[in-house]
Amino acid sequence: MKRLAVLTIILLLIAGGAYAKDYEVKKKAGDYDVTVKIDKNPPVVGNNNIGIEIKDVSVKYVTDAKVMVEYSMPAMPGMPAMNYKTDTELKGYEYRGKMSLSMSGSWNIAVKITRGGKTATVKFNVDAH
Ligand SMILES: [Cu+2]
Repeated sequence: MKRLAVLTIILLLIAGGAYAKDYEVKKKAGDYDVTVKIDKNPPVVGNNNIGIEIKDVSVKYVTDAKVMVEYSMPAMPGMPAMNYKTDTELKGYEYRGKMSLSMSGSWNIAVKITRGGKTATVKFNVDAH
């Protein structure tokens, strides 16, 4: 019985690890529910793939938006402010792009969703390692 409990815990840990792999942020932006996933958790110095899913008020996936990702680090001693942006490409229901984070530390990320002449923005912070 005890052995079974231990085995169950190990299996749960493995399953949990597999599902909690991506770095994930869920936020509202205007009328949209936005889920942002980064394939490195924590995000790393170097290339990180970012995926964005957007649902509208009727809980349908939005596939006709233009989605841009801006990522920046404010100036710090010995380093000027760094600002980058990248386009995304729609694959299925997910807008995909690549962020190249050039140094470790805190990055500001802004996902800009433009549709019908309006732009909604999701902002969050990641700590790159
Ligand atoms: Cu820096």
